[in-house]
Amino acid sequence: MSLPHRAWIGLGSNLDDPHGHVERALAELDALPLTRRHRASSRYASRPLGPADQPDFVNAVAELETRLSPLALLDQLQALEQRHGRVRGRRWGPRTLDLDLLLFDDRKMTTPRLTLPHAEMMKRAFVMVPLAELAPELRLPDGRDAASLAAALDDDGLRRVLPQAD
Ligand code: HH2
Repeated sequence: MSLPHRAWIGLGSNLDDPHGHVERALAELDALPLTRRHRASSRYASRPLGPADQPDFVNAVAELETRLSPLALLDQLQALEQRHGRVRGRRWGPRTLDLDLLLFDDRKMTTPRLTLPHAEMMKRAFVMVPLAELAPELRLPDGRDAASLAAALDDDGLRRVLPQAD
């Protein structure tokens, strides 16, 4: 099966066994329709961006190949979040599973449901460091590569917690 598009997904969890949620979600991404998970980064522990009265996050980035459109892939990611018991609570509050569609080929779009590239990704070490681990030379739309963007960010206590699994 030839899968024409390449998508990058940010995974995050800080509730109810975050490692378990991230590991299961990585397997489930590989089982999405018309989609294959190509690679996953190491897992990282990171401090919450928002309110500090919540546990640290486990974060990772995965690379997918897909035949889905960006919005069809977003539907699948949101359904997967729901299956992990995700309840949308306060902004930047704790969550069982967050799946962010970061990049889809070199597509740019701004719609109420989806902005590509993800609007905040370049500021977030917990996204850029795992992305740069997988694809240091990947060019972001501003022309810089993932490795330089990651190196320029304050790592804010980000630490690798497991060796790269695949
Ligand atoms: N995710 C969000 C907020 N803080 N902190 C860390 N360390 N890791 C995360 O994955 C993380 C975080 C959620 O951000 P966003 O998806 O922009 O927010 P929301 O889903 O509430 O709109």
